[in-house]
Amino acid sequence: MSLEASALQKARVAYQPKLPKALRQHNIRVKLGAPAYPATQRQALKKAFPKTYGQRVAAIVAGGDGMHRRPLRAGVVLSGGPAPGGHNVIAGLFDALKATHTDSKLFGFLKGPGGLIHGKLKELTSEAIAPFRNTGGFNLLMSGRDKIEKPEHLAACEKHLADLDLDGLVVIGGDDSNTNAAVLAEYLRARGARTCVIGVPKTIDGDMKNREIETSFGFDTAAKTYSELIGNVCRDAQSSVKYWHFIRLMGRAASHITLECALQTHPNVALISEEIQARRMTLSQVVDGLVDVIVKRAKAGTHYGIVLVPEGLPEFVPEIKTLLGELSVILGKDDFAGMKYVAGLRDHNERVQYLNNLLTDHSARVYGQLPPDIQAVLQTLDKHGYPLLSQVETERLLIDLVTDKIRLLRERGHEDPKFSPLSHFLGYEGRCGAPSNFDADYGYALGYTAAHLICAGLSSYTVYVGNLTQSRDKWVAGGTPITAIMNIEMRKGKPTPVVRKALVDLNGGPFKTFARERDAWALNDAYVFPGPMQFFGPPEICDAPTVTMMLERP
Ligand code: FBP
Repeated sequence: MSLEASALQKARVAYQPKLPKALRQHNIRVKLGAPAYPATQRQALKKAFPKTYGQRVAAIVAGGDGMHRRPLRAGVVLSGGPAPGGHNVIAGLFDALKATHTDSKLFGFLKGPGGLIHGKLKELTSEAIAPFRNTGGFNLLMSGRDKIEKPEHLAACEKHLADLDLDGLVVIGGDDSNTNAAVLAEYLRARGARTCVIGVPKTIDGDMKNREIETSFGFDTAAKTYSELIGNVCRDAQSSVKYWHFIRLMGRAASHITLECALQTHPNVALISEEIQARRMTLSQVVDGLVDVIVKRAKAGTHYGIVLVPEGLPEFVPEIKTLLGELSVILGKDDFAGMKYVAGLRDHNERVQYLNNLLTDHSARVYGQLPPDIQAVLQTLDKHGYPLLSQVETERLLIDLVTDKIRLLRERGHEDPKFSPLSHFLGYEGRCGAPSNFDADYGYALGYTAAHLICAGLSSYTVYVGNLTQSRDKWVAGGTPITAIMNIEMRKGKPTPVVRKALVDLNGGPFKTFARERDAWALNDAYVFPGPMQFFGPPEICDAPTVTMMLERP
């Protein structure tokens, strides 16, 4: 018996991802179609990306000569939060490069875009990649959130890519990282550098999608992992019959994960940030809605329940969104000088006082009402200038506010439901699990396709693999020009071109299905127990995509 790896680990490493027929054939080539343009702000984007704007959509089709005269040299970087399937993107990229020419080489930059800026890398050989096939995590290369934006960063990247004489660089990341890829591609093209830059859609949050890109890899595994655990908590709630579980789920901005988990498990309440924003609800109204369900269930003799809370919620409650926007400008200005100044102040009270003086009256009032631990978290921004929402314990905040409201009801002689709350955060435990078969196959196909886009000399493209709700053999592959999926947004107080984030569409199939069912789920126990993700067995159990995808692309 080996203690170095579990039996499942060994079996997973040996799994051969199912490569779509479109990529399996020997004779394939990249065919260019119609030019692709962004939905809005075309002039501004054309100005920002004169060399890479308006490129043509690329599709992988049968009919090439299958022979490439020279070995290819490529680099790869993992960017942002880990997502299951990342190692398979690298494996697919490596295998396709080698299939193109056995002397092709792949280099991995370490710890994210910072590795590219500082020239920290290692060669990825067959032996180096082998133990990482079908494994979760990004630990083969590690990741980071550095941004390639300053002129000195771009120049350093150009130098390291030229030193390695790379044909292509593959950036595996979400919307910000694909934005990085577009900026670097434009810079390299303007400088006449030979390296092409290709992005790959990654993020457990599921918000890097659009007409062509059906989903990001990682979403499927993360949602299935969380849903298993939520199902277990539902069972416990029904067994112990005494706790209200408030479960916060990762997803920095969009509520796709919460919605998907709700569709998989049928909780009593699932808050969807995009709806709260659209209805311009205050925090107090959100809390009223929760209390209403708790009271109704208590009247029916049920003193337990499950509430799903999306991590990004605070940003979608209009009054808090305004506060966060103001804090971002104050803390992010002059390259985070504001944040450094605040951190240097003597104590928490002094920091709050300082910020209150700079905030508008309304935001100062909202900030002042938050518990001190949340106030403290909001004094820090990440490298992209966002507040660190993954560290805001929104589920606890909601529990506190619900408890206060119930106390008020009791004092006024109205309702007096039993309310014993427990809080959970399902976040990091969903980001590095072994990829589901879907993510293992999808990641591998994305990497494989990236190699072909490099081979065709394309730059500033995000890989797409589509028809994902069909059987693997029907999947199609190609590339979408990154500028076509961009728009202009305010970042650190400046209008900046960025890849558009996809929020939950309130008119889309997944939300409409949820909205139709939720009243029944609130009062009756309609829990579903998805159980642990399965790797081996019938395809309907092992290979199924998310409910979201099935409802979006039936
Ligand atoms: P990416 O968009 O980079 O994939 O990261 C997503 C995410 O997992 C969010 O869900 C979460 O808010 C954030 O990363 C946490 O970031 P960090 O790893 O820096 O704590």
